[in-house]
Order: sequence, then structure tokens, then C-alpha cells
Amino acid sequence: MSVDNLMDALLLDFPESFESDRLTIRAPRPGDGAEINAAVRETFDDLKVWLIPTRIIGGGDMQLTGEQLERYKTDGYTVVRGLISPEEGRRVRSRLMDLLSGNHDWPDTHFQVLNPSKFRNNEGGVVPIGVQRPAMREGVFKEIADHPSLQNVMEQLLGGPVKRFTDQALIKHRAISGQSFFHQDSFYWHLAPEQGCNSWISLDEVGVDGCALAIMPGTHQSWTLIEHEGYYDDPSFHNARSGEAFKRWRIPVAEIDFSGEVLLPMLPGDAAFFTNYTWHRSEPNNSGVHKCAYAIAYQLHG
Ligand SMILES: O=C(O)CCC(=O)C(=O)O
Repeated sequence: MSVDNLMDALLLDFPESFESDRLTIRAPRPGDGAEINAAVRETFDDLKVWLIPTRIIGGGDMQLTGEQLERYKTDGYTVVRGLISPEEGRRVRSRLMDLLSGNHDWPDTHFQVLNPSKFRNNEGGVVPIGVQRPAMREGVFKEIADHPSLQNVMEQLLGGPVKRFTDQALIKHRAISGQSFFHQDSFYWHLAPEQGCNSWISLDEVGVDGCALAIMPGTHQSWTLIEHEGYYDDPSFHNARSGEAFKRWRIPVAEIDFSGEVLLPMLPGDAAFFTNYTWHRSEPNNSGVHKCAYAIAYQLHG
């Protein structure tokens, strides 16, 4: 296109508004402010998690907004979009799929599996659904567990230098529903109040039909541990070495008012951060495909 033609194209008349029966799209005009502000405020809670930029490009420097820090303080959780890149997420997920098919030489102490007497993978091996401390075994996990952006966010949330506490990868198998129930991590970990923060990094798209994490906002506030009850998952989680089913712990379901919970849809690489006292659980996997997440917990160092 010649420069003259380009100028002609730039000078084309462009309509100020487009209208259909149900929709008007137009440039803002003087006097619109109050109405737009009211509309933004009405939907802000739903939209802001998608809108707030969190990443400052370069060097893994992840700066949380005041809004995100406030949410963590008040509600006990916050969401960071794009904590790790899609490529980083894909590498971990792909290795988890290898582990699922038995392609590894890891000791079986790393794995929580489906009942070995009922469930086997295509190669006749056990079916892992939880992988404990994978970062100690392979660089592909350690790269994420020690990711500069993750450490950076943890330092901002916990307010000082941090060290890794533990990590576990979750394979939400397509053949089982595999929901988890509300619990507080400190019921398992005995970390002192305000010392610990867990992250749940999504390696797949998660939503209502598949594995979204749910949080009960504000449940950390009195730093009180609720008495948990023991239960067996359906299907049960088994120790890969002994084959024994083991109990997990949950806040008694009858005591919970679910109307206050918040579901957190996420894309691969997004992460939720929550205190060790914040009640959390995950939705069943009804998506028909395997979904994976990597949970990495940190604590204040010193
Ligand atoms: O994905 C889940 O089911 C929840 C994981 C969880 O509770 C945790 O990492 O503490």
C-alpha cells in the first residue's frame, strides 16, 4: 500500500457507535462517568481477578497489587494469574502423565495411589493420584517449586524471607470424581499461625466441571483450628508401598455453610495462594480428562 493510500485508509470515516437490538457500542461521552462507575463497581468483584495485571515483565519479578495483598490479609487467599508460563506448566504436566503410566524409577513412598487391587494403569502398574515431594526427585518439579516468581509472591504475602516447606503434585484422574473436602492445612502440618502459605498452581484449565479450588473467605481470621473428622475418599487413597487405604481429614461437612465459598476458575499457570488456616477444597473432576495441579507450601524463614 502506498503512503497516499495509507493516508486515505486512515482518514476513512469511522462510525461513533454501533447498535443492535440488544447492544450499543460507542465511545465514552461527557456525562457517562457516574453510570459507568456504578456498572464497574457492581461487577468488579467478579471481574477484577481477570483484569489486574500482576506480572512485571522480566526476571521473574512478580509484584502483587495492593488489592491482592489486601485480599490475602482479609479473606485469607489471593489469586495470581500467570505465575508460571504455559510452557513451564506443560513440562510438569507432561512428566506427571509419565508418572501416571509408570515411566519412572522413583521409590513408591512418593505416591498416593488408587486401590492397587482394583485399579491398574495400562502397563499393569499402580495408578498415582498424589505425588509427594516431587521436587526432591527431579529438576522439572524443582524448577517450579523454587520458581523465583513463586518465592517472590510468598515473600510479599508472608512478609519476610521464606523457605520451602513441602510440595505435592495432584493428578485428578479422569475416571474418578476425586473431590476433596474443606480442611485447614495446619491441621496436618502444625505450622504456627501466619507462618505458612500454600500455593495451588493449576496445570490445566479448571472450573466448575473440573477441579476448581474452592475457598471459604475469612476462615483464617481468628487463627483457630477446627476439629477435623477422619474420612476415606471415594475411591479411597492408598499407600503405594503397603497398599493400605488411608484416612484423610476434613471439617465436618454438616457444620459448613457452603453459601459463602468462592470457586476459583483458573487457566494453566495461574495460582491460588492461601494461609495454612484458610478452609479450602476442590471440585470433583467431571471433565472427562485428567487435570493436574502442583501445590507448593512455603513458610517464613527464621
Ligand atoms: O486439590 C485438592 O484437592 C486440594 C489440595 C489441597 O488441599 C492442598 O494442597 O492443601
